[in-house]
Amino acid sequence: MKHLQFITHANERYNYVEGALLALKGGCKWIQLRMKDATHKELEQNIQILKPLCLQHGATLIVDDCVEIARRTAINGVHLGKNDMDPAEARTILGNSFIIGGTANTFEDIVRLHEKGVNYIGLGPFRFTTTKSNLSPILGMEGYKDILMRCSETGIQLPIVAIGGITKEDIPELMTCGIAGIAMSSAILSANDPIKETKEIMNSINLSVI
Ligand code: TZP
Ligand code: MG
Repeated sequence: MKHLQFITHANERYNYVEGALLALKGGCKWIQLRMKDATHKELEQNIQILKPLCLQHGATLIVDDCVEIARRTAINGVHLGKNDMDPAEARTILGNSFIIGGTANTFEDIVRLHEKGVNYIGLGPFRFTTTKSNLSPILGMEGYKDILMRCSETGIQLPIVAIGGITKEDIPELMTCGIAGIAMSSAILSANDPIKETKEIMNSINLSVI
């Protein structure tokens, strides 16, 4: 399990690939290419650039939403939200060598995704963020503590990654909730020095891993 997942986002300073490259240079080992309004062609063009860059940096590359693109471009996997393909169907298409992640907002979502054979879960949102539209209810620290406790009581051992408006300062306490890692976008992209920020985030996560 890689502890920091960088979620791509374009802003006034960086395009999707530039942002991802900064995270890679800061030592991030997991990139999720998320381009909500892009065509499949644009998505694939960016994958063709990012795939060798991720390989050079020893990083995993997954794409948001698009099972068929993950398969065709032979990247590491796909992240599926609630409106995307059923993860069990994605598994029959991709097989076991691809990583399939799923979005959860509640404990019940986690149980369902566990049954459908995902490899990891993105659980959120931690707090409000403008990076994603149609946000589900905010979980906050208490939400994570409660849900992670229920996972442990039920014997669900899937890696759970926290997502949504997370800043570097949140990491130590979040990591005590039992999560496996953190997914971040704006905290890195809006930092003065995104490479330095990524390094500091990675250090903070590694210091918090028990
Ligand atoms: N899913 C839930 S919140 C979110 C996604 C993709 C956005 C994460 O980005 P940020 O900028 O770290 O809130
Ligand atoms: Mg989706």
